[in-house]
Amino acid sequence: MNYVKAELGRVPFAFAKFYFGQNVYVCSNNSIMATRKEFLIKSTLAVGAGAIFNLGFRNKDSGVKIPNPKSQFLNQRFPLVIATWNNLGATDAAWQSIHKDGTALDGVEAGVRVPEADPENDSVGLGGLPDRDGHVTLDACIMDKDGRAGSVTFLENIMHPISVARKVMEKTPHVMLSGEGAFAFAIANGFAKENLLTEKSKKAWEEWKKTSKYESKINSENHDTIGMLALDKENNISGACTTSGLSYKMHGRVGDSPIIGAGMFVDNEVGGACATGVGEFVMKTLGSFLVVELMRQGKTPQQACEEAIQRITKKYDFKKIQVGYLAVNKNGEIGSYSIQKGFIYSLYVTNENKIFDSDYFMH
Ligand code: SD4
Repeated sequence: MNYVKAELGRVPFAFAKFYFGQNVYVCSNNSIMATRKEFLIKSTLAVGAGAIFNLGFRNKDSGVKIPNPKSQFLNQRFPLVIATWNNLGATDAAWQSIHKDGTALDGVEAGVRVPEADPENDSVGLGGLPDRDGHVTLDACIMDKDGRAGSVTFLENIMHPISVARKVMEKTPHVMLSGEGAFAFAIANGFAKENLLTEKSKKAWEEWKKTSKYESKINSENHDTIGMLALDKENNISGACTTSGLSYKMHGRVGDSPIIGAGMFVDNEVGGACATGVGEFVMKTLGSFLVVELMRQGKTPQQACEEAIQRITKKYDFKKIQVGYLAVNKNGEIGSYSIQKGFIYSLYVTNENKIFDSDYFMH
C-alpha cells in the first residue's frame, strides 16, 4: 500500500508543474507568489485546458484535481495489473500483453491463462482439486470497459475457461453458459478436450476421501483463485476471474467466481473489484459489485474493500472463513482487505512486479 501511496504522492506536484510551468504556488510564508493577475490568467488557462480535453479526475483522498492518465505524467503508471495471491507470472503476462499495445481485456485474459495452465496450481484450471466425486469443474468470468461480460460455470475438461468465457461474451447474446452446454460451446469453438485431473490432485482427493471431511481452507498455500484487474494505456479497465472452486465441493456447486458482480466486476467510469475465498459469502453480499458501487459513491478502494468485508462480518459467522477483496479505481489507487490474515496480492505497475500483504479484519 505504501508503495502505491508514494507513487500517487508525486502526482499533485507533477500536476502543479504541468499547469503552472516553473511557478509552483504554495500557501506558506515562504511561498513563491505570482501576481494576482498572473495567477488568474494561468488558472483560467488551466481550467480551460481541463475542460477542453475533459481530462479531470478528482483524487478523493486529497481533493486535488489530477490529470487524466492519458496525459504524459500518469501514463507512466499504466499499464497497471493487479491479481489475487502470489500470481507474479500472471501479472507479468498481462502487463507484457498490454505493454505491447494490447487492451486491458487482452491483458487479463493472457494473465489468468498462466495459472490455468500450471499443473502445480491446485485451485485453477489444470491440476485444480476436484469436487468430492473426483470431477475438476471450473468457473470463470471476464468483463471489459464497455460493460460486456461473459462467463462459464461447472465446465469440465477445458484448460482455459477464461478464453471460453471471452468467447461467450463476444460470440453469443448471453452472459453465462454452464456445464454440458458450456463444454459443447467450447468444443464447437476449437477448444481441446483435456483431462485436468493430475496425478497429484488425484492423490490428494483419494487421501481426502478417507475422511471425506469438508472444511474450507483459510489460505490455500497462498496460491488460490485468481481474480485480476487491469488498466491499459488508454486508462480502460477490464477484469477476469478463474477457479476450480472450493476443493471437494458438492458436485454441481458453483461459486462466486463466474458470477458477474460477485467474483468480479468492472465499470469503466469507476474502477473494478474482484474476490477470493469462500464464494458463498461473496455471493450473499454481491461483493465485487458492492465495492465498485462504494467507490462510485466516493470511497477509496481501500475503504470500499473494508466496508464490503464488514458486510460479511456483521451478518455471518466469519471466524473460520476467508474472503478477500482487491480493488482499483481509475486513478490507479489500490485497495485490498480480507477477513483473516494471510491474503496477499500481486501488483505490476511502473515496471515493478511485486507481492504485497493485505490488511485484514481479524487482528
Ligand atoms: C469459490 N471463491 O469457488 C472461490 C474459491 C476461492 O480462493 O476463491 N478460493 O468459492
